[in-house]
Amino acid sequence: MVVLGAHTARVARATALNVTRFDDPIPGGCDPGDCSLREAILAANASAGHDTIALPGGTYVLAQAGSDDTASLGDLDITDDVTITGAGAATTIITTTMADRIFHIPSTANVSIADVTISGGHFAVTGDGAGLLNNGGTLTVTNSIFSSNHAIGLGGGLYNITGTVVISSTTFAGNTATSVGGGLAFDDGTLRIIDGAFLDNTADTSGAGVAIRGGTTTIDGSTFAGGETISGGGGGISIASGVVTITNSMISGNSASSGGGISTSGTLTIIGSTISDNTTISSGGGGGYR
Ligand SMILES: [Ca+2]
Ligand SMILES: [Ca+2]
Repeated sequence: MVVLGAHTARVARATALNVTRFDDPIPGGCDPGDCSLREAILAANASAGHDTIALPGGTYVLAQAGSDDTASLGDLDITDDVTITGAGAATTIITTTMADRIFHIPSTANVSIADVTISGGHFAVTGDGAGLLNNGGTLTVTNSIFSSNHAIGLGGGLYNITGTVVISSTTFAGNTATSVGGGLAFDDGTLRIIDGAFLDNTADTSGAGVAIRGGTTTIDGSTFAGGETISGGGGGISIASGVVTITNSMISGNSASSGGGISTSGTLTIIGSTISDNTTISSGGGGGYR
């Protein structure tokens, strides 16, 4: 006779959650063969430890209107460590029919998002971070796109209040903010942008591509083009405060009221980069910065 399992240990392991539907019904469990993106997020939040969520190619449309920070209604609140991976930004698209943002990290979770497009987040009244709002998390975004997200406030694509944000091989295109940071607004913490592209974003005030208001930022191998502010500085990048280092990047073809390419009152170091063909409406230098 063979006795099995006498010393079987309980091992905590990541749950692999597979999303299988593109719509957003009233959430139940993330069941095999019947799991929405919202149900997967709820399951990952509820299960202790890091989990993974796989999104096949397709367009995921959020529709459960309401407001909470538990992901049952409205934006997708991520409250525990998770990795969300699509099939590629060209085919895995996350959008919404609601007047709300797409993702919200209201905690210190460690979140990785890869190979998706986050598009169409918008608000009916004041709201920041239409694509994604991070408040304390450690966020890594890789091989993804933020497009056509519209904040009535700060950070059309992404707004970081505090936390660590790493943007890698990711494009921000056609996002808008009525305040600062059409593509991305960053207040405090650590920001790294590697091989990023900020294209045709708009801010009513400053920082059409990226608006930096504190913390430590490094930008490498990135492109800022076609950004446009209405009344403020920095068609490419605005730096109100903080320490910023830009290397091997191109800031070209942006326009602003002042500082067509870059507007700074922070601490800025630029190495091996091209700043060209930027225009200004009132003052501060089209090509350069002030
Ligand atoms: Ca979890
Ligand atoms: Ca929320």
